[in-house]
Amino acid sequence: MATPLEVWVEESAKLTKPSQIVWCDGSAEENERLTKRMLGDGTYIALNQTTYPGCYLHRSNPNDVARTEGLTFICTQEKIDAGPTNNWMAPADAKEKVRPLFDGAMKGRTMYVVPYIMGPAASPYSKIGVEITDSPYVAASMRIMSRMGKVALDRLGSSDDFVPGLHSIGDLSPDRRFIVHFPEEKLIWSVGSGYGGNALLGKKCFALRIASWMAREQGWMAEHMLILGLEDPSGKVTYMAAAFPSACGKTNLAMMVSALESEGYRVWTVGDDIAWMHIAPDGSLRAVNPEAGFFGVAPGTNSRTNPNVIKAIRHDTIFTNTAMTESREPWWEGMDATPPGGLTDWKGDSWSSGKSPAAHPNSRYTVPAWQSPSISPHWEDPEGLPISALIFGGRRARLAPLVYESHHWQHGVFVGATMASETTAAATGTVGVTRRDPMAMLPFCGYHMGDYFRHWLEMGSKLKNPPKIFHVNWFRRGADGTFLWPGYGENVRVLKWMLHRIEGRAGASETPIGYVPTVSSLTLDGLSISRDTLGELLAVHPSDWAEEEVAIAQFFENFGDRLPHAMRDEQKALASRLGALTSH
Ligand code: GTP
Ligand code: SPV
Ligand code: MN
Repeated sequence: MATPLEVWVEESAKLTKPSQIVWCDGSAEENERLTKRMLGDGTYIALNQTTYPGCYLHRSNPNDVARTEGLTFICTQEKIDAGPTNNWMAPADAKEKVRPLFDGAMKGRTMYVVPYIMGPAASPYSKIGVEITDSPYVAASMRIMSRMGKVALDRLGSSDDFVPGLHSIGDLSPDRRFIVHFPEEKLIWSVGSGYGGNALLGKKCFALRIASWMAREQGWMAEHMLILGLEDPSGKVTYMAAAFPSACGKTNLAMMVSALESEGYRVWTVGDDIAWMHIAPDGSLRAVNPEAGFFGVAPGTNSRTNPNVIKAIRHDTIFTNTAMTESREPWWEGMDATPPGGLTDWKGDSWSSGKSPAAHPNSRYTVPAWQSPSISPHWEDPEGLPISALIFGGRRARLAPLVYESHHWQHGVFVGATMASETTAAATGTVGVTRRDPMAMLPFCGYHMGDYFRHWLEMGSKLKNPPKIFHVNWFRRGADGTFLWPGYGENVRVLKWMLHRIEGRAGASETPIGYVPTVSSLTLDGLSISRDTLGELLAVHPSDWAEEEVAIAQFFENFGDRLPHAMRDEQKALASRLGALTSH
């Protein structure tokens, strides 16, 4: 008898009419075949195989360079279940609209069946997905980003317990591009894009949108969070998870080379984008990284900002939409101070300075996680790692201090629910506009965000020692517009303060928004930063926060009666703390 997977593959083939079907096994030989094929048809451009062995450049269609949030839908029976922050279509309408775009879409193309595991192969928390795609680039990327091939098929057996994702690049026309999710039946359809989160369906579509729905049903959490371990001088490692919106510093924080390494503080990478977190029998919160690779932002990466990435991407890495030097090495803005001569830009044209950037601002590298020198020896622990701190953050040119600590779990949930950040090139649309992005999940929560806040509150009440919740802002700017904080490896100073707060041995001043470090509680040795700058970085201006509180109250209106009372209570408590201050 045919297995549920075989049945679905056959149905999909009937619809999309490929010329052949290839079941991916994830082997090195298969990867060689895919590579050869892509070099032959121009999907891959060979980089310098002496200095970058096994590395290739892929140029996506210039109209297809980032996630398209406006074309991304959550299709629930009831509109209200998708909530006010998601685009919605009724499941039947969505299928009627999108099915014709799949009809014959793979004519003359190969259909790849890509089975994969999200999570360590041996973890009870891992889940299986199968992506059907007509893009060899997607198949090759999924091999890096997940445990792909035989390992997944072996685990699946003849079970129907997998999330199917049907993907075709279609004709790449934005008019015929849809990324639709059916959380009630755990199904994903994506057509018309070959890029990143739109096309690698294990990542944002499954591991966040569908998984967040499963997580609420099953009592766990699927979050847009990095996971890192901070080692202290005694060798003890404390794990933290952090949610920053797209292109706001997750990969860089997770992979940093600590500025306090000589003091004995170093950072181990567990994950850089997604965390699946469960309550362990002992009441602790345990996180696994469902992914197996990093799909990281290239621009800004150099041997000072992120030496671990620079080492990791010297072999067996796919580069997407970066520029290329005369010697066929990848290049991007922020790699060297001055661009070398003879650059080819991300579209394949010869580049001259003054024009637009040589690398696309959302150009990326796709690299196996184990290639990073910072990878934690525990990154594949099946039971996950115990989380002691959750961190929210974003790009706020003004307002938010470098770091503050919430009063307790419920207040921390409020801090996450109301976070905001300036938009980036990771999604199409205007860059630099401040928008609310609760828990960095605005584009990724597969259900009503009011219910999502409630789920967070409930998880807190089930945890024995809920992690402390912090908020950080590496992006505060001075009057001259420049960043006040050096960021990157220096961010370990903030992590160290958090660790000492967890251990009850760092000082803080209480402000209306939470606890902010005293200057003396921060380790600043070896950092040249003026007292004034530090003052600005840590400042909490009550009048600015009073404006923010009004904006938060308005934002909460969107969620109607699905907003938990606790969130209103926290907003009012903030108002009264601010009022007590400003009326003095
Ligand atoms: P996604 O992969 O889109 O989810 O992004 P991400 O959150 O992992 O962001 P990433 O670490 O790739 O950083 C995005 C951009 O922010 C890059 O250009 C970085 O160089 C820059 N960046 C990261 N950390 C810092 C920091 O501490 N300070 C400053 N000024 N820039 C940073
Ligand atoms: C993000 O935008 O948060 C990313 C890149 O990590 S993508 O995979 O395209 O979603
Ligand atoms: Mn991301």
